[in-house]
Amino acid sequence: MPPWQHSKKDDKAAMTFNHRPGRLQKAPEFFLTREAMTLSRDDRRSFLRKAFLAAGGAAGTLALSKGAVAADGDPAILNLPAHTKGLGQPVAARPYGLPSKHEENLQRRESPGLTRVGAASVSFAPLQGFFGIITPSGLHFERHHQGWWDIDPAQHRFMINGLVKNPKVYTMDDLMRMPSISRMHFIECGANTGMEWGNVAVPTVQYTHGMLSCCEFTGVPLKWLLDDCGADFKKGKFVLAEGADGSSMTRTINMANVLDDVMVAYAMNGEMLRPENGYPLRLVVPGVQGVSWVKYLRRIEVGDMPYAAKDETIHYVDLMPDGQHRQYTSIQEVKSVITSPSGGQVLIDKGFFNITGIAWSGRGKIQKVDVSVDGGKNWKSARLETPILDKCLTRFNIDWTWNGGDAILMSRATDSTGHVQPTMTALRKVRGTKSIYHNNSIQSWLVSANGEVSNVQIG
Ligand SMILES: Nc1nc2c(c(=O)[nH]1)N[C@H]1C(S)=C(S)[C@@H](COP(=O)(O)O)O[C@H]1N2
Ligand SMILES: [Mo]
Repeated sequence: MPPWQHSKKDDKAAMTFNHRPGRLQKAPEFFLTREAMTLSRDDRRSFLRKAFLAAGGAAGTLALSKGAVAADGDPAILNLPAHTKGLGQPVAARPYGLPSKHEENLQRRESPGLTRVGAASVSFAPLQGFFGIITPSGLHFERHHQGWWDIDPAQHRFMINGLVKNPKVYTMDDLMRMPSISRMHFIECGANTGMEWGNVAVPTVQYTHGMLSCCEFTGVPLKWLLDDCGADFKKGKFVLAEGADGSSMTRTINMANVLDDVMVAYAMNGEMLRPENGYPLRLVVPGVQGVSWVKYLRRIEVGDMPYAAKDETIHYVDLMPDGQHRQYTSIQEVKSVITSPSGGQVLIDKGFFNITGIAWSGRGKIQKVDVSVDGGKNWKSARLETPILDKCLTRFNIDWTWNGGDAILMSRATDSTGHVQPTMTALRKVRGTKSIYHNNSIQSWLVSANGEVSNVQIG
């Protein structure tokens, strides 16, 4: 029996709706333009309602559910559509495939007003529309400090120097002829959820958590390349990674990470990296904040001290409550978020909903995700879907019957090292409210009696 028919006899909400799972209206930014984002709350609501109706959303859904029970039959079944009667498109009509035109609202998006120019900005991945754990390459979030480039791989060079016996320059061809490994890992910008330190700032999961993606990467372990150059692993405790774009992106990486799992990657999700994500070469530093995953990678230097580069002294430091800055906090700690139901969505029916989300930890595997629907009073363990991998997203699901009243949905992840995702209050006690980076606190979504889901902070 499917889970939505499991509801207890006395669960009126579930019974009312004939054991069909509840319907859900998609989040408003699917219809939002820059203009709409600047409207007042009430104006925005009526704008959204109009946009939603114009897109056939509500009307379409209602027609479908009524049609399904109408006595004279469902026209969607009875009237044969063109695709049943005609000839479809030929093979390779689109030599590189594209998503369905019906899915065109699922896009990475900029947060209007967050940055002044698009070349030094971020686009957020639409987490609310993803399934499983892999981010489609075209929807991977982007963060560029100085714009992106589509670099000619034949002209790209990768150099290793510093504390090595034989400094070397590799071409892409050299690297791609070596033995390779493939690994699935998440990448999260250290600033993900950074707008929420002081108060609720953005409405949807795309903006609260969308500087996060997870892909399969293929490349060469950096350790093999350092061996190839005769690196001095006694004195060499750090490496400096340098990108070829104008941002002078340089980051210090601990040798311990290099010996563990750092990769020099040229492929993502089975094809060459996308230009936005560092084509033709990027560093993959599993578990570590996105900024260290240097794109357009052109150089690794082996050194005996941290380099204190500009992006490690002025940026990517954590302002603590005592006014001091904490430096080199690179690990992305255990974190999770419910992606549906989530902010901006509207629950249309009472009854069964599948609560789904993702969890991850820069320290290892996800061990458990607990979900609360009453603002953290009671918790139940969610089902973790396989595979459950190191420093990789893990998908969770849990059944829920919405009784039509207020509910606060939260998820709390625990990783394989025993670290537990903190509440916002607990994290603020240690970190204060003035940070940008490394906010891994528990996210709360309020489901109001009218079905609207909104971003709230409750302890
Ligand atoms: N060369 C270079 N590497 C870079 C950056 C950059 O601007 N230039 N941005 C960094 C930051 S801050 C992040 S979060 C990640 C983003 O990777 P993505 O654009 O593939 O999502 O790349 C990092 N590597
Ligand atoms: Mo970042």
